[in-house]
Amino acid sequence: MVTNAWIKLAPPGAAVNAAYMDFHNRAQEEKVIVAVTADCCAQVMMHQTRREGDKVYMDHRDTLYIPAQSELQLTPGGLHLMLVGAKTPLRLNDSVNIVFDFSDSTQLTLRVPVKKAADEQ
Ligand SMILES: [Cu+2]
Repeated sequence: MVTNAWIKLAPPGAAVNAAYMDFHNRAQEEKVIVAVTADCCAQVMMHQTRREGDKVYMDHRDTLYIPAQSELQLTPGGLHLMLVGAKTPLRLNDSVNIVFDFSDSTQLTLRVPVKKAADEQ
């Protein structure tokens, strides 16, 4: 189950968009996301933002773990999805289908809106 899914509207001319959401895992087993794709974009990457002094880095992740009976939050400044190579620039109120592949071969498709901020309706 996923809540609070949104894609941050990028400044004009920006080539990438970031997506955030909360995963809730009610199962007894951990869930592992092994691949992510989106219909808007050539590629989706899993990133972890890391700050070192005044520098900000994004570390690539091959997988995302959602612990059993727990949750995983993708938030600005933390874990996020990076949507790269948009076929057309994403605009406010666009919706993107994001597909998650899990290690148990299940798949989840989410329709995610483009917003300026997380709390915008
Ligand atoms: Cu990133």
